[in-house]
Amino acid sequence: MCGIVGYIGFREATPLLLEGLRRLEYRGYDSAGLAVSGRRGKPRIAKVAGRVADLRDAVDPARTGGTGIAHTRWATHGEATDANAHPHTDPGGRIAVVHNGIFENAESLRAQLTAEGAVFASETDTEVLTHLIAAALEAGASSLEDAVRTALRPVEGAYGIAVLDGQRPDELVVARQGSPLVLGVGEKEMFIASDVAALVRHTQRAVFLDDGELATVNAEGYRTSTLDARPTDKQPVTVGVVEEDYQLGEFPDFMRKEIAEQPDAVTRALRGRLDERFATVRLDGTGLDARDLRSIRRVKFLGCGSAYYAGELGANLVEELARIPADAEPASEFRYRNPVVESDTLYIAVSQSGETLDTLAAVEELNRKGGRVIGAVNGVGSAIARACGAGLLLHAGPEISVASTKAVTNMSVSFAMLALLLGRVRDLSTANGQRIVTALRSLPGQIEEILRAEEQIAEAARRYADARNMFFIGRTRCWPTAREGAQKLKEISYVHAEAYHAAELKHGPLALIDESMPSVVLAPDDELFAKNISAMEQIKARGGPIIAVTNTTLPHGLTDTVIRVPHNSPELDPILLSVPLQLFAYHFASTLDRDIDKPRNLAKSVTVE
Ligand code: HGA
Repeated sequence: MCGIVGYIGFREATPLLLEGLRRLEYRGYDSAGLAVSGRRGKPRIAKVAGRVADLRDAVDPARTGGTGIAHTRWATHGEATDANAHPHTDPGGRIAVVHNGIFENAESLRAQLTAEGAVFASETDTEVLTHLIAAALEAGASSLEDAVRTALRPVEGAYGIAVLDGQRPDELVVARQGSPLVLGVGEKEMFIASDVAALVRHTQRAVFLDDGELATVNAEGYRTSTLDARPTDKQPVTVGVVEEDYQLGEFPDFMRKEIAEQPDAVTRALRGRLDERFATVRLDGTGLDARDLRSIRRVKFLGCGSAYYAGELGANLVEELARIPADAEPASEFRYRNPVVESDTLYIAVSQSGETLDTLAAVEELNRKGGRVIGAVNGVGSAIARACGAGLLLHAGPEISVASTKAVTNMSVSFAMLALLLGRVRDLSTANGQRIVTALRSLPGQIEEILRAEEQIAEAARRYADARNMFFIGRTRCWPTAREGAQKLKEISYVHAEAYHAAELKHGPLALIDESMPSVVLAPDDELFAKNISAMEQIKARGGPIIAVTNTTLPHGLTDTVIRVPHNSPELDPILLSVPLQLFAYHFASTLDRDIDKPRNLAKSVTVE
């Protein structure tokens, strides 16, 4: 959340900053702003409540300067107004700051500064830092770096910050505590960003800052140190993603593009991992050998939002294939409830970006208590990947749409592989192992088949797009899929959608069923098929429209709409059933003319609490 961009070098900063912001806009789109080095020792600021396009219109094209910082905001403190947009400056207008995160003690710092006579121009937590930096400079700090260090000392909370001093525009200072920051190393120019998406057009060489790290950056390079001034030796790594990965190509938006990319994404997740000979998989990145795998007595998935639902699906697979007790819990709850951490439990921290603050905090809690935790992340070099030290890389490729599709699918596929691996070092038979390997191998082609039926799913979505409430019904294996289907619809269409276990309907929610309340029912051909039919009968008897998603034939006349998917295996069918739900939500939201990639009130990569 919140995108930070910075540039220092021989080129004009403004166009580079605007272009970088456009790349990061998925991280926040309440407001946008930039500061570039100007004359008379003061950075020149432009900021607006609105999108990056609005900022572009507001920026004076004659604005010149080779150093600048910029920001796209997802508000936590204060509404989305021009005044609250970043960058923020000190009262003298010398220091400009952009910030991703939350200063938790901002209120008390603000009260203290106000008592000393400070006047604030915004309601943000960020602005206190500008006052503190300016005060440190006035008190004789030897450099901007020194002043930032001093200013950060009393600050509590999470941040990625970039600071520009109008009097010293030959350098920028950045610091990280909890929110991502990466430096891009160019030839006589340096870039700063909260995500490599903003860098890859210019350089493949990146330096990922660690928590508690600060860097002074000039056109020639960078110098890193800890917040308490101990030098750190950070070398650039090669990023490995390219500009094209962030382009829409023929697609109208990123969600549609990422849905279409799933066959390739799943192929990448499976590549080199399926082991036909022993009817298992190889997951080298987990760092777990056969003995470690056998010693695991419980598996717990931790994630937020869709990553949590994918964890629920993973837990079902682990119990079913490996017969190890498994469950999933929101990372945001786990971190605060003083969890019992057992040495024979394998914890799996699930996060697309690898930067989700709550999940990262859960990992830190586990590390502190000596728990065994691996990451399941898409973001290479991300904070969770580094904090875990081992894990399952999702290989989904960059995901830009706020509503996750291909990353969630690859989470499920990765957990199926992990469950198979855990099963095969225990009692899962070779024949069953082989069956699951074959089922995994079939997934990309079967997802393609579903995508080819898009028009039929779109037509169903259009038919129900005037509904204001919907149920997503599933049970046991399909329960997480139902939750994820409801989540997708809520996120991008703003229509209320709720998941329910089929058998639970009669214990309350049936009271809500009438002709204005459609239900999407997941009814795969498994041992609960007949029970799902009964649930549909009960909905139909009360006049509720039914959209069934199934891989088999349903009784004639039972449902209003049927969406058919190929048959894979009872265990992995829920993964396939989730794909039409993505398309359903997508076309539902398109019919309502929603801003699909940038749903209101949300942003991707949730780096605040
Ligand atoms: N607290 C700051 C920055 C918010 C943020 O990082 N969101 O992801 C603000 O409200 O402006």
